[in-house]
Amino acid sequence: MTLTIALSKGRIFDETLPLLAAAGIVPAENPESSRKLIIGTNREDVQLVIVRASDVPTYVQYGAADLGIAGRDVLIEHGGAGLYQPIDLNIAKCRMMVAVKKGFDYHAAVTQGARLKVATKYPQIAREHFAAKGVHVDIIKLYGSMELAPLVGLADAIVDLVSTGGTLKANNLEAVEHIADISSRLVVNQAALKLKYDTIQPVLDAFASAVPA
Ligand code: PRT
Ligand code: MG
Repeated sequence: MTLTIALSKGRIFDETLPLLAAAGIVPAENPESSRKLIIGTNREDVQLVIVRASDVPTYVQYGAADLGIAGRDVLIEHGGAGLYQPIDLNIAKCRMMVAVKKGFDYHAAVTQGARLKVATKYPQIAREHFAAKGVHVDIIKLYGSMELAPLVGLADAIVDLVSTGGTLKANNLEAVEHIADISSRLVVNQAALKLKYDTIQPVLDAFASAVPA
């Protein structure tokens, strides 16, 4: 039985290579330079499918991939239906933050009960965060470059991922609230785990013991 693993290019792929190696899996090609979306490995029974980061849970949910690696941000937005999430891989770490244009008095706006315009790629996370605080918000869904929204008056605040803080700084924004620490998790299709247990369990064990500190 073939084992299919869904991965995204970029930061998650780079940090996943050592974990795959620990499970004895070496990709036959580099997805950054190859245009192929299905990539073989040194193991005849293991293949990788290369998808958008936010599509990983969907491929695994429907069983088009048996395993996948996705950020907690993506998993919260997806909702996690049909997914078993056994291992926090401690990779692609960052923080989900609220940020505003420098000089915007966020705490005053929030305590005055003003209605806040919030631009984000993560409407679910943003909605939950502000609901828990009792802050009224209008969520504006964007697909990228959230940092631009407060600069051009589209929003008062953004909810976005921050790692070095360089992007906020370069755009005259500042983080004003921490929402969650984010890392990537291994996700498994629940039915596949039963049907392909003998193939999947050793991969889970290898990943678990190779998780970076
Ligand atoms: O890029 P694409 O639109 O295809 O998809 P994606 O952005 O969802 O994928 P990718 O590969 O960029 O991110 C995959 C996963 O990496 C995310 O789901 C997160 O779990 C995780 N991750 C870790 C990050 C970051 N760090 C990160 N810094 N994802 C995005 N960023 C972005 C952030 O949105 C902001 O624009 O980087 C910018 C901030 O970085 P700093 O270093 O300037 O603070
Ligand atoms: Mg990106």
